[in-house]
Amino acid sequence: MTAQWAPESFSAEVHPSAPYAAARRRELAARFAGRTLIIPTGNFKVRANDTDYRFRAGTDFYYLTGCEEPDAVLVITASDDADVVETLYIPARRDARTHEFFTDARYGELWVGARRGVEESRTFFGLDTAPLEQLGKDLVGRDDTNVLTLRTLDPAVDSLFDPNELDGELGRALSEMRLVKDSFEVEQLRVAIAHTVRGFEDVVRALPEAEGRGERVIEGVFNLRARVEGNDVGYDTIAASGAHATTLHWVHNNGVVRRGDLLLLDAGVECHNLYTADVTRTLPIDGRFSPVQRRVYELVLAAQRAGIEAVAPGAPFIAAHEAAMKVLAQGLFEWGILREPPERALRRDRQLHRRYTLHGTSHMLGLDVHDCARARDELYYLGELREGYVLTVEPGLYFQSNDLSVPEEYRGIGVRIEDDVLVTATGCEVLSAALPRGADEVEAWMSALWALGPARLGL
Ligand SMILES: [Mn+2]
Repeated sequence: MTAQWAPESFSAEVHPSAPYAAARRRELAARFAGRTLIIPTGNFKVRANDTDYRFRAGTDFYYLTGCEEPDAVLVITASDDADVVETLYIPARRDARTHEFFTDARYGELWVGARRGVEESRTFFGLDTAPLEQLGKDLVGRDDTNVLTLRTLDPAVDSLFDPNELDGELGRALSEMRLVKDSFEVEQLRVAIAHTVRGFEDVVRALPEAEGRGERVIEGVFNLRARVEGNDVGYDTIAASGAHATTLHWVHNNGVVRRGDLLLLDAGVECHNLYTADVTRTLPIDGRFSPVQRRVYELVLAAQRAGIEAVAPGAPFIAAHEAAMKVLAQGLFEWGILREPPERALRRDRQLHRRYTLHGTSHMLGLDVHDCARARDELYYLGELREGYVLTVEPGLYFQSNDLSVPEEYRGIGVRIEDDVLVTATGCEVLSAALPRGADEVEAWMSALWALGPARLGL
């Protein structure tokens, strides 16, 4: 069985992120001089029986390697004298010269296709490699107190060393390093956003088709673009028509799509290098905002513009949220929905506007849609923005169908507008500016897309 197979060619290709990943590993090593750092990517997750979910690399591991191989482990030994040893432990190939080629449905290449393995990975990732089986042996004798493990990703790796009280520092440092995007990362985010813009255009062109067939058409059309242009969606697509828009994480997407309603579409393509966009538009399904829809839309847009204006290097992270909430609270007060003026309603001990605004305005964006989640508060939520940060600005207003505190005409309307913003040296750049935001611009954009005829998906 394992004989008489033609030799395979060896690719000399190098991963486009290799030089950036090398610089990141050096920075991480410099932060942990004298330590051994163990960073696993994680394992397959079982869906049922012998069927797994599609594997997606662990974010921190991927950030440091560019490698998408399941079970792989990066070990960095940062000696005190600045001498750094880095090894990528990677599963060996199960090609036709091995029995697993035929017998192992999870790793055998007959089943899952060719992989790079130990040799080719060395070139592709620009990193020393070793077979995964060697990991335990190579680490024997290391002093527990000097070994930090990125935990909860891989139980086998977690069991190699007793927990170290400093383990948490490793994940924190990686989240904090990832706050500032390097030029490769910004470029990848631009790619993910460009694909996302096309996905939104696809959805608009497919809206007539979705009417009568439901939100799944919208999800399916967007996700097709995500799979064709990128790796996948970066998170489950929220295709919320009508009152579903007031449910923040509406991912059932099993509702009907009706003329006269709004569609809230919160969706992002994850590009091939795993950076994701995170964009929301709220669109009139028949192409025209009704007067009350437009009133709500324009208040949210004014809040978003105020939020984006507050994004600049040195500005507090929370400034965009505070600016947006001030606009929303003022508008709600003028409409008689908030009974007290913004200065009082927004007080920390009141926060009455939150019944309608529901969530924070910004989060970091990158390899994860909610990126850098383990950064310390003083560097993130309570910190200041710095050049190279990428964050969302996404205020919303949500009037539940059964909310008797709002006039009836508002009930069942949910509007969110979300863009992805890069902090520059002097201010900020809206990376998703190609997608129209003004109510008139949205209507004109939809009608221009419909003039092109039914979606052919441009494939
Ligand atoms: Mn978001």
